Amino acid sequence: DPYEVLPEGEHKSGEWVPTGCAGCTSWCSLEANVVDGRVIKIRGNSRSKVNGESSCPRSHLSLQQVYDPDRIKRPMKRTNPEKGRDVDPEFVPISWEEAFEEIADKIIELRENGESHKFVLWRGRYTRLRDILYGILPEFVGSPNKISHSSICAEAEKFGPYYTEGYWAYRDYDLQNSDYILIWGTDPIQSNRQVSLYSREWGNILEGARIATVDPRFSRTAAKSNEWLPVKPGEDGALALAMAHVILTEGLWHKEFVGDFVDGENKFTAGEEVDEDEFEENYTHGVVKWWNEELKDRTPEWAADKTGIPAEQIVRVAAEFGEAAPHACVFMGGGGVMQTRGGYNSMAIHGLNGLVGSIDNEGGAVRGASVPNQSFPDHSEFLDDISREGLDHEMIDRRGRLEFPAFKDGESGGGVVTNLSADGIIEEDPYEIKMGIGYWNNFNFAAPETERWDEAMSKLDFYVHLVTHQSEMTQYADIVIPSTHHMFEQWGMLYQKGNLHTHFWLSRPMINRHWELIEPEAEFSWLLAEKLAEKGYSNMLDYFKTIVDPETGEEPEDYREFAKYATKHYMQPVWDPEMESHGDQFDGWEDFKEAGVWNSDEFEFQQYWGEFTNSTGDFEFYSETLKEALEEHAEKHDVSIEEVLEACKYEAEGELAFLPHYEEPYTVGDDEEYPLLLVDSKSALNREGRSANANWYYDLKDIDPGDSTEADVIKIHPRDAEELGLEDGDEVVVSSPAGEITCQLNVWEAVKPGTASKTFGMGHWAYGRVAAEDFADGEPRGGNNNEIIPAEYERLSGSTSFYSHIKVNIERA
Ligand code: MGD
Ligand code: MGD
Ligand code: MO
Repeated sequence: DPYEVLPEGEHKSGEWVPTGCAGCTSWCSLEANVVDGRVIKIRGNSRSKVNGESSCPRSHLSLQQVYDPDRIKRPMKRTNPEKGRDVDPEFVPISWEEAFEEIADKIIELRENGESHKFVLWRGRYTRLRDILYGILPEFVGSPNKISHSSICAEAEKFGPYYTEGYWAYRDYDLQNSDYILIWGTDPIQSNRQVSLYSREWGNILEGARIATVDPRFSRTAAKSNEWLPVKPGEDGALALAMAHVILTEGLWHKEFVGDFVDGENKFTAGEEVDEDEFEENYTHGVVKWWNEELKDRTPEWAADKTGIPAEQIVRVAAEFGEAAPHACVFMGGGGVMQTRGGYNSMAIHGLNGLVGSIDNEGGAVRGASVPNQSFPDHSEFLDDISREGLDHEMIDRRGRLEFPAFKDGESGGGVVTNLSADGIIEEDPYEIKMGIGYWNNFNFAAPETERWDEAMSKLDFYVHLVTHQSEMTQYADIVIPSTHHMFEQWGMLYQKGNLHTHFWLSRPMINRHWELIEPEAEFSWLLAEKLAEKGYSNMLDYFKTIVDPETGEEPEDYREFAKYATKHYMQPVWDPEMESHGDQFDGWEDFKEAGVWNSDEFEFQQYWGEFTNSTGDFEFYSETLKEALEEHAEKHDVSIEEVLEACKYEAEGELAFLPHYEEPYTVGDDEEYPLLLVDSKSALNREGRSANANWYYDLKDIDPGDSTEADVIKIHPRDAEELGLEDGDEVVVSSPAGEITCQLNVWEAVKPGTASKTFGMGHWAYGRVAAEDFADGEPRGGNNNEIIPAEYERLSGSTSFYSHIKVNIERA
């Protein structure tokens, strides 16, 4: 069988083989125990300086994923031309030859008709081989439409750090050296990044620091904190601004970082303006403007009213946080910022790190070391005229339009608006899409207001899905490509920061491919390139041949060699002793393969003070960088900045547009009809959406505080249950203006009154016999939160809103 890939080298029985996990964005370096060609156990790779010997509970679910009898086992083709949620696709097995014939023919047809831009590539999770399938392949097709999942993930969380310090990426947090930690809208011992590390270290961290958690939900982390601040959903801005107010009025800002009054006397008094000339800033920009325009009136009493958190608690937490400066750290996740008006919350929350001087500092919020990767050779000279013309079109997610600035890296349209690509297809605006390839994703389940995806995918003429399981999005496919599991069956690599190091791991084929599988990023791309060459269009194959084995200079001869050479090429600076790598050194490829992970040197503190990568080089409380982006975008659309903000559903006017400021939370639906606010969170056992068909996921579901095994649960406070006439254990219908779902009600004291708390993860109507109640009939097991979350956006970053806007009603079923 030409598609079988045997293990690289001999694995003795019981050998631990290094790999890495993309089950969430922690990206841990792991080891798998392989016996007779089968993987039987997972553990942390102790060579990693990030997660080390620790691995989270979810890593073990990968065993149930890889040996799931419901995996897609061979290429398949749809025989039912009708598409829809209740329509059986009537998939039949086909040969690889037929699969690639169909895909290549479709691409050639688009190109010959001058419609190559009517192609879209969607990616979900990935390895760094993504640069081939996602980064390069669409350009050879001749389409600008490379749509990532980033904005249904975490973009708003990067917005605040970018528009204050010029950094658009995840941060690392030096919690081990922190004296006071604010956990904000995240749950690091169960989700976010470095779950394995923090699960191991939390006890030690709690011994060295006080921890306060800001979350409307009593999360696992809240339960292991000194204080819980159950903020009203969407009022995060009010809370952060009031804390900033306290830090300034109490004189607790970090003088070395922020500077001080010229005469040394604190003039920040509630309600009173300060003369800018009286304050001299060091490494920051605009602290007095922030005070005068916004903070002076943001008293704890004002915020108590908005947030539902007592003024005394706000003062106490803010003061203790400030007293710990600069070893005080805000750990910011998506909860307080992936909201329709969350962009400025992101600046305000991250701004607290600025006030206490913990940016880029010991015990604070730092960037982490870079990674010595080597990008693939330039492909632009291999692109023909059809490609170049195709690339010239607007993208289907409408990024950069007036109402979707998606200001990644300061650029109008620099980011992605993932969820809007469904509307792009439905409305044929900017144009019709005729062909799509998606991999490692499931937007019909993972993106809010799922019905739009059902409509869009029904309309899409030709769809190819490269996945392990027959998920909701696969049900709309014309060709299904069975994918390898990233941890055990293919080459791949990812890097992530944590514990003041960045690690970079390698995964490899270590077990037999039991079925006819191929790896989606490199192997699929090569096989498609070969087929296109056979049909007379050889540019992509010609280019791929330039990615040679860095050790021997040999060209790849087949898809397997290509995947391996691409991996070696990308990681060459890590393993090649001749190249500089600011971290672990190896003697060559074989030596590195043994270890399976490279570690950077420890991050150096204060390296960006005075050299932040933004317009002024200082930490901008008053964001000149955002001002420039907004000005450019306004000019492009010939409107004022106020009009831009209004189109983005913000209310700010004047200078507030450039400062972290308060915005009234935006909600959808009528208060009377929908009396509760939904608080969505990730289940502890979610491997993003990919553990859905694992039995252990359901058997252990009560690992989520307040949930029950086997059931999909929504939780409300006893007071609300009484008011709504509901009882613990009731089967209920949860409705919102976007739709309705059915699940089980648990009545639980640890829910903020006025809210309903439900984990994301259950409610599959496809994916396999365990995930769905009845896969054949398309009957869901529980209810998918995204069916009741209205599609709304934090438009300045392009993010989808998952928090604060979702009003619901609950009735007995
Ligand atoms: P969530 O876990 O969704 O995202 O990691 P996080 O950014 O930490 O956390 C959102 C938190 O915000 C929840 O605790 C929720 O209760 C809270 N919240 C909801 N509404 C509000 C609000 O109005 N204000 C505040 N302050 N909080 C609110 C994301 C990261 O997690 C990502 S992007 C991925 S892809 C990974 N996925 C993943 C997973 O699927 N499962 C698990 N267990 N861990 C994961 N880690 C990664
Ligand atoms: P998943 O749903 O995890 O990813 O959403 P998506 O990017 O859509 O992708 C599942 C698909 O991956 C399935 O089709 C499965 O067959 C395939 N798959 C599984 N393992 C592999 C593999 O090893 N290789 C390949 N090729 N395919 C594989 C994720 C997105 O969801 C993210 S990142 C976040 S942070 C959001 N979280 C979230 C939330 O917290 N709440 C709500 N309500 N919605 C959310 N949606 C978002
Ligand atoms: Mo994510």
